[in-house]
Amino acid sequence: ISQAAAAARVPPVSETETRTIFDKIIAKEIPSTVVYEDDAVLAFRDISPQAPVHVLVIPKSRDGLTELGKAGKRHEEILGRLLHAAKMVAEKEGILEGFRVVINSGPSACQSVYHLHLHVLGGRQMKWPPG
Ligand code: D5M
Repeated sequence: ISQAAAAARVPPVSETETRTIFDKIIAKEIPSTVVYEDDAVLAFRDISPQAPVHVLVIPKSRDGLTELGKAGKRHEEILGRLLHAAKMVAEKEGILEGFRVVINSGPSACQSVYHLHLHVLGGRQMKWPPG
């Protein structure tokens, strides 16, 4: 392949530096159990489930969305698609009767992976307030 083509395959430095475990899941470099997928969104089972159903919904392209607190106007569409995907997951998992969607944004919310993700939780009675 040409040099230009080879260069085009290398992601920008900033993206490489901030690569998270979810980028590896998107690239299928590490395994995950996919529950729902479309062109923009991937949903897979959480490795440490906090409920009988615990699925993470992520944008395939992070595009600066490390956390919800960093969202801008340009992210409006993907944010809507993520919420809709959460509903699709709930439907597929048979928990439409009652489920919870959680986004941890930032250190005080105990966010651990800095690639925006929605937690879809269900299959048991949820409590309020959350911890
Ligand atoms: O949630 C980050 C979530 O990501 C946490 O619930 C564990 C989950 N996680 C971490 N690594 C994996 C892999 N490899 N597969 C599936 N799930 C994973 P936060 O909101 O950032 O605290």
